[in-house]
Amino acid sequence: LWEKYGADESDDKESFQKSFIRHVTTTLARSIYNIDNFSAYQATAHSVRDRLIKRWNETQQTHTEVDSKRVYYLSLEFLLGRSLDNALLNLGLKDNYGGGIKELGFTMEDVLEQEVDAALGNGGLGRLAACYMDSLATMDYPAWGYGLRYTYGIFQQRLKDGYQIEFPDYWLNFDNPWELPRLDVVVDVQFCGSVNRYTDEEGHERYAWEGGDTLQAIAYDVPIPGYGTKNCINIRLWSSKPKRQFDLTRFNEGQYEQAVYEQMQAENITAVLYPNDNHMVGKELRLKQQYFWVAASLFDIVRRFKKSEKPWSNFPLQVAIQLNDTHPTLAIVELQRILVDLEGIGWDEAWAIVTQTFAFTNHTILPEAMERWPVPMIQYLLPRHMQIIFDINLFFLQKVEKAIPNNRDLLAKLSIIEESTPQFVRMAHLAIVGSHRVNGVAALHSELIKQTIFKDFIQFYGESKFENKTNGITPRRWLHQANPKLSELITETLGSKNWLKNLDLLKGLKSHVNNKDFRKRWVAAKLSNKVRLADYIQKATGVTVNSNALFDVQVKRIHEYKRQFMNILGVIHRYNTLKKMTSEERACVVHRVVIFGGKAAPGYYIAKLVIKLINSVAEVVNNDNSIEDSLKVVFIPDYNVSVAEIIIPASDISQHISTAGTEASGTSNMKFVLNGGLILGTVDGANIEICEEIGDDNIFMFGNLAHQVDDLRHAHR
Ligand code: 26V
Repeated sequence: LWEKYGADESDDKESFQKSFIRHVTTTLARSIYNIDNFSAYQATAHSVRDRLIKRWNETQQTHTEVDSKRVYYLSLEFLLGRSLDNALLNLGLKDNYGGGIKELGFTMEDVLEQEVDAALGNGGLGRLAACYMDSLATMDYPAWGYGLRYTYGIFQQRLKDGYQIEFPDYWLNFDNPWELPRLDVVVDVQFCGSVNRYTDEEGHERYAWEGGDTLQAIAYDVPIPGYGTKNCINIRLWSSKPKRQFDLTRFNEGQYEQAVYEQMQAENITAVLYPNDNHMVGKELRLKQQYFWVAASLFDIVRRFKKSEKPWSNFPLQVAIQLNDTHPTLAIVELQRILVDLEGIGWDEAWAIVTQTFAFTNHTILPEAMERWPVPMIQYLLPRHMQIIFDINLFFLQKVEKAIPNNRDLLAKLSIIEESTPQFVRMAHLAIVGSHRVNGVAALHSELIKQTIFKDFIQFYGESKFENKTNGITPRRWLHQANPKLSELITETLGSKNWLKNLDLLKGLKSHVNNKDFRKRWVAAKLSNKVRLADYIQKATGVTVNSNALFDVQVKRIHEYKRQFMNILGVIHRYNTLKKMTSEERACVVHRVVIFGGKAAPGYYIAKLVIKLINSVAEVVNNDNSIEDSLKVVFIPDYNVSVAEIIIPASDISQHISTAGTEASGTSNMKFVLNGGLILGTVDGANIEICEEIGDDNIFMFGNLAHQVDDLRHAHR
């Protein structure tokens, strides 16, 4: 039918130009003779969107027909960045579209620049989710992501007098061509109310959760195209809406404010992403976000399963749900509730289904990041869930008691409930008990969780439940897209683009390292990336830097454990040393540009002070003519995915210098290495495995080992 009636969506230049002009005149309702770069972006995006939707539809139809097991990635954060360039490359449209847009009087660079980042995440955890979606699509998995469609993403960072100030990221200000509103996919989500016990027709004791408030979750689908495949998967983001229609009676009675207030309360739930990274804040709204998202997603997953009319025992054969940190842990409780309360399945049978379905990824061992929610808060918002959590805990502790009798201390340590006043629910404990696998995100981290935060669980479960899955990144965005010159050189040298789907093939470059022409082009690619970054620095900070200097980069969220403070102290030392040198001595020193970037959580006082310190040091160093060009310091504001795409390919050395044992993995370390940068790092997270892969000629490791840190901390008190 598409062949006969559908629009022409071929991939050639002329078809693109036709669809471009059609979108300018109809979708944007503008005259083709009077459009700016932004309209050109919108028309291009809509043209790509049409092609994406077609692939997306075909993929979903195929997955429905085949009905194979699906993998669901539940993540409160998806740090996607821009979509247009990525879609053009993954769909293989870049060249034809680039040529087509040029003939229409635009440049692809200008057009790509118009897009605002989708920044629905804080840092590593959210970007990991985005990279995994790209890889799942590329490897042809029938995968889904589930998240929230925040109205405001991570705040925009600006600098005033060297201090960070935050601005709201109202990213949906203009239309978003990368989402498909599914106004027909609506799920009711209940809060508060009460639990009533009753006896069903078969004489079984049952529980009903009744009353309270009901909100609606509306689905917005974000297509994720794989590279070099037709597979195009989906991230379903939920947006909250009030269920009731605008209260006209109240409105007519003059209670306008009250009527609008309810509307606003409901919409509040998905209004804003919490801007903390590695730090838990016990805000009720955050818990509401978590349940709202979990309830809508599980309803959707269960509805899809039920369509195939398979028995419930098949659920774990059809459904794998991966929990991205403890944020979606209530999904465990919600599935148990659906099975027991709504489907009438016995507790034990239901629990077996639940535990075979879920797996849990831990992303940090920092105690301040561990999620704990007050029991009274859960009791109020989710009374039935609180009962179920107590029951899960009771049955779990009974099993522990049976396996390891008379050990009250162990029971207290393993308990899902923390016996303080008030009591708290330990979400990590609930996630472990409700999952069949638990993983850390790098080899060291996966060992450390067994020795520290989850140590007591090993006594009961043994080691086999805990495993390692070292993080990864997508080479499509972080090399092919961000560093086209190097990507082209690699493809030419290896003779094919297969490395983009199988990174092991990069080993083939080894035999070319002494080839003069290869080396020349490698260096030329790096230099052009540095020129691009120097231009950006000039634009963003007003500081002029020399592209021939060594670029020394530390870009990541600002946090004490990441030790930007130590780096800037090092810079001060370097400056003082340069000041003491004669100009002849200075002439022998490699010129260096030290580049910082990263956001501090708005309430994190010390982190914000570190930003101010970096800017104050930059002010002194950059205005001191006596050291000439030998040292420059810049803080690039508003570090985000798009800025990372400019910075990372331009780095000579990047710093990953967390206190050993604190950075679970790190993922930017992998991106820098992939772009031929050297690493200065501590023996922490994925640095260790990267070192094994690239060899210690390409990485400078220093500092204490994780097991020494605790002793040192105590010794120096
Ligand atoms: C996130 C949030 C978000 C806002 C509200 C409170 C809260 C509390 C805890 C967390 C967990 C953050 C954990 C995290 O981001 N870990 C990072 O995960 C990366 C991907 O695995 C890893 O590379 C980083 O080393 C690790 O710090």
